[in-house]
Amino acid sequence: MAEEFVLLNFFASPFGMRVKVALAEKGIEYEHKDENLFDKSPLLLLMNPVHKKIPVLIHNGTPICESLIIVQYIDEISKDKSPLLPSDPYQCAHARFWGDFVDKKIHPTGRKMLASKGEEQEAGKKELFEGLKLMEGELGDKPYFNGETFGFVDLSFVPFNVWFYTYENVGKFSMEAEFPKLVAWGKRCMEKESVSKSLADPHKIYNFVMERRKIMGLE
Ligand code: GS8
Repeated sequence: MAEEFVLLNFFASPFGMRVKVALAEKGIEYEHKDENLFDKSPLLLLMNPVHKKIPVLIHNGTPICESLIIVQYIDEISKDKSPLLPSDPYQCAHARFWGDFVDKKIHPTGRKMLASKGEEQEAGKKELFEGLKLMEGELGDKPYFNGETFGFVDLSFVPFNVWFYTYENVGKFSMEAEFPKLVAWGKRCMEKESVSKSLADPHKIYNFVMERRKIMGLE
């Protein structure tokens, strides 16, 4: 039987972009289905009844949920091509730690800053800066978080590279001035076709966020 992969996704989702990059790294063909998160499809509700969130990867009819778990699954089923997680157990745990850090300290703080104004927005910005400083420290002077090659932490974090434009415009700061190493790393990652073809247009993300901010009465 031919392998069949379907991705339930939403264009601006950093979580969905992770899965797209992983599938591109492995050269896996798939069908992409865009979800309306304000009117979820019966398929999404059937495939992710617990969280009811995208991304969901459906492999031969079986769903896999949660982006970092999906990426690990993709790496497991296609071990030989472009390995994403290190085979050494400690290195593997270390990479998973930083992938988890992105979910705990970058996404929620960025979201807090984008979905508020005034004092709450300032608090979100401060927390986001703390998270980004720690990411920059972890990157250090390496070309990639993984070292010389693109790996799991790079993949987990790289979708935020196309959110940085929105972060800096809404939060009124310059990524280049505050986090030059992350900006250089983002440019390096974008030179990879698997990344550039999988990530959303930063301006479209910005327009989407500004629409949401208007609806929420923040603009
Ligand atoms: C997060 C997925 C998520 O938040 C993962 O896959 O890593 N931990 C999960 N998905 C959002 C869209 S991106 O902001 C989602 O599906 N939201 C719909 C909802 O909350 O109803």
